[in-house]
Amino acid sequence: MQVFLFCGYFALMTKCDGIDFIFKKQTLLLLPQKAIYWREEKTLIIADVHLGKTGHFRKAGIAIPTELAQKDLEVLSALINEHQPEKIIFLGDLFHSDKNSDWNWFSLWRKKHDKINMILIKGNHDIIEEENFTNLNISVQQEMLITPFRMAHHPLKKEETVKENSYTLCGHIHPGVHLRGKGRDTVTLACFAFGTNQAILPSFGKFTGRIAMQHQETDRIFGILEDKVIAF
Ligand SMILES: [Mn+2]
Repeated sequence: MQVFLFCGYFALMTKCDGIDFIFKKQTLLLLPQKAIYWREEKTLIIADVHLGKTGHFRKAGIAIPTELAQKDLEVLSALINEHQPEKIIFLGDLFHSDKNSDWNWFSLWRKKHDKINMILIKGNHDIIEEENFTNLNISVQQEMLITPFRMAHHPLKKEETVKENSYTLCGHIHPGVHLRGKGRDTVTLACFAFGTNQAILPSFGKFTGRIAMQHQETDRIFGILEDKVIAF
């Protein structure tokens, strides 16, 4: 417990630059911590934290260090400290599976930030009983409209028409952009992918994979290279 708070204190001191992306007449600060800070709404938007995933693997006998889950919470605390959001919207897959020891860290973290309005848009991995979240004063929704954006976990399917005249912000995919250097050098960076009708956020969690996305030429792609966001 003390160790956790101590580490959190150090995390509060780190600062990272992002890119202010003016979009739909709103200012979205795209952060290298793989989050969006929507300035007008004072809202942090975060997809695919997958807390508890480490505990899930540990239960299966795979030695994943416990610090990983706490690291994600430290980064969240640092973001809160820097941007002072009134609201945090988690775009699904906040907690990876059944309750395990990581849930206790999450509960403590939530209580530390009890002034902030927190909303979970339910993802396919969020199988924990909803009342666990509501007991922590986190409301659970299927989707949410805050004009001009619609918050969702799953991306729109191609054939789906635009919903409620809004632009969707979502997760689930864990998008990456593939860079090819000379020779056989390749690297996949996590990215924000802004398409015509929707933007897909990078996965926030440190213990998550990413897949290279097929994207249209019209898409705006922002890759994340360590502490920088790069517009492509
Ligand atoms: Mn998902």
